[in-house]
Amino acid sequence: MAPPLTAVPERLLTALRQAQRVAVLTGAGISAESGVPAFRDAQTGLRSKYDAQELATPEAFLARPRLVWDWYLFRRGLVERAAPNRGHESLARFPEIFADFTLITQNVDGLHQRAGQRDVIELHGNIFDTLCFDERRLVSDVRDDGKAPPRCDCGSLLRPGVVWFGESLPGPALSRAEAAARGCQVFFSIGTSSLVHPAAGLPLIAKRSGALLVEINPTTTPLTTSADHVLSGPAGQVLPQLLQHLEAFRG
Ligand code: BV8
Repeated sequence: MAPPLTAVPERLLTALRQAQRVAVLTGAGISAESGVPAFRDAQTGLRSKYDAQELATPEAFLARPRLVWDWYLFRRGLVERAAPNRGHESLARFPEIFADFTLITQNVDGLHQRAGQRDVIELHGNIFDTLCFDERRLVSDVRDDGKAPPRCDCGSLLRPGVVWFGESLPGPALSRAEAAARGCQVFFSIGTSSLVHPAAGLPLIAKRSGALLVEINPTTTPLTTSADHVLSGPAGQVLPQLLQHLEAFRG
């Protein structure tokens, strides 16, 4: 029995009927229903000792390279065993509905791409990418000799291709995301605690630029009071229902 349709305010549906330019920012919450623990819960087994925010830094990696490398191997395994959920799949249909659609994610799990979303802006990189720590270039042929972490041919340590705290986001990705926030008519913030910057600033850039701001999250966040509409609930339920509304009036 499908849950009742999420009540979507008529004012929001009217705006979506007329919108051409729509942007979405997702966070760890959209992968929760795929069984991928949110960032802060991802250090299962390490939870008692370390805080994710402390591990996800270059300093932590240089101090404890094996610990941090193994943590990312552990998380890669979690994601490999996960599948995109109906929230990811619904968003992958949005480009068919809106002429100019932009998907921006803070997530590093690649689940949007596995759900068929094209042109995903990954603000924080991708957990399956591996970089040379010193050269910062992508390394594809990783020879893991069991001594974690493996080394680059140049002798430097290899690291996961994600953006750590204290590191700048990829310039092109951030510029494209900021341009989409400035130019859109409706901006969705989905499954994010709105705590990590500069990603957390994007919804406010959109609002200041005149966009309608919609938050989808089962709990409140620092963004909630700024949102024009809040659809309280899990993305895996709310998004398929929103899509149903959108497809109904788009015929
Ligand atoms: C930088 C990759 C320049 C690694 C990550 C301005 C103000 C304050 C601080 C700063 C600022 N500017 C910069 C900072 C410092 C810092 C920062 O933001 N600190 C905060 C925490 C205080 N930012 C940085 O360092 C950034 N770099 O700005 O460079 C610079 C350089 C030097 C000094 C200063 C500035 C880099 C940030 C990127 C860090 N890397 N990830 C990895 O994954 O291992 S961030 C990491 O945490 C995740 O990628 C994710 O983005 C973030 C967690 O956030 P969420 O995605 O929101 O997930 P969370 O678990 O928090 O929340 C889940 C939400 O989902 C909840 O709200 C929950 O209710 C909801 N939910 C649950 N279930 C569902 C659901 N929603 C829908 N459906 C469901 N079913």
